[in-house]
Amino acid sequence: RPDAVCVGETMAVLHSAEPLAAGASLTLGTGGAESNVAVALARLGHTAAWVSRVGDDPFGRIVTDAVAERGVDVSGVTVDPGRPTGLYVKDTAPGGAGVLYYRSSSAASALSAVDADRVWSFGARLVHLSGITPALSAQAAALVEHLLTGHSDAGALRSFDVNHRPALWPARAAAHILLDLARRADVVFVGRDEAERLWGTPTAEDVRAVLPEVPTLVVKDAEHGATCFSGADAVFEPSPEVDVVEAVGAGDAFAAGFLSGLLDGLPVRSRLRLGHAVAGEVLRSRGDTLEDPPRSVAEIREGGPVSR
Ligand code: KDG
Repeated sequence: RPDAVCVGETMAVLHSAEPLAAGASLTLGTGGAESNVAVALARLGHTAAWVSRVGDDPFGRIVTDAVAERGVDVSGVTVDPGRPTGLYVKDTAPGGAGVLYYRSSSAASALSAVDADRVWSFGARLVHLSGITPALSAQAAALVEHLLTGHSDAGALRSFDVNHRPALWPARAAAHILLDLARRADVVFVGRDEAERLWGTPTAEDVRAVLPEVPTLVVKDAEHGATCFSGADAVFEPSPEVDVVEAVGAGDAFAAGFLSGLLDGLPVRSRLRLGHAVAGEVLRSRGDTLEDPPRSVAEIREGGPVSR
C-alpha cells in the first residue's frame, strides 16, 4: 500500500540553454507536476505511485522509465497507442519564449473517470492531484472531480495543488472550476499571486476567506514564505534565502516536502519547513524534480512527530 498516488500528465521536456534559434541544442528530460511530487516523495523515503496515460512512442517510454528509475511505482500508467505523449519546451533563458506546450490531444488528455478505479486500487493514504489536469480536457476534469469527491475505501486524504497554467486556460475560465475543486480537497496548495490572479484575493487571509472549509490550506508567497491555515490556526514560515537557477518544479517540490511531513505526522511548522527545504533544492537546480534531499530535511525531521 503506497503512501501516495499522484495522478496527472507527464511530458517529455526539451530544454534549451539559450534562447531558441535554428540549430540550437536541446536537452531531453521529463516533467510533469504530479509525477514531480511522486518522485520527490520517493526521494524523501515514502512509497509513491503515479497514474497517467502515455503514448506508445519513445517519449512515453522515456518519461515512464524516468519516473520509475526514481523509485516510483508506474504500474498504474496506461499506454495508449492512439495518442502521442505530450511534449513541452523550456525556452527559459533570458529573452526566451518561456514554456511552450505541445500537448493538446495527448495521451494524458484522455484521462477520464475510467481511470479512477486504478487510482483507488492502490489503497494509498493520500491521493495528490493538480489543477493542470482539469485544463487538459472535459473528461480529465471529470476524473479530478471524481477523485476529489468519490468514495475511497482506504479513506485517502485528497491533496490538490491549484497549479493554474495560463498557457492552458485563462484565469476567467479556470477561476470558478479551480475554486470548486479546491473546496472538495483535504489539503490545498496555492500561490498567493496565483490566487490573486484567479480569485482577486491579494493576501493569504483573503484566500482563506474564499476557502474557509478546507482542513489544511497552504498559501505560498514565493520568496517571502508560506502560511498554513488549519481550523482557526494560521502558521507562517518564512522562505529561506536561495540563489535561484530555475524555478520550474519548485511548487511541486514544496508540496512533496509538506506532504512528507504530513505523512510522518510532523507539526505544521515542520511541514512548512520541509516544503521550503525541498523547494529550495529544486530552485537551485535546472531540473524539475528533486534529485537528492537536502541535508536540512534530516534536521527538520529530528523535531519528531506530534499527534494529528
Ligand atoms: O510544476 C512544474 C510543471 O509545470 C512542469 O513540470 C510541467 O507539468 C507541467 C505543466 O503542465 O506545466
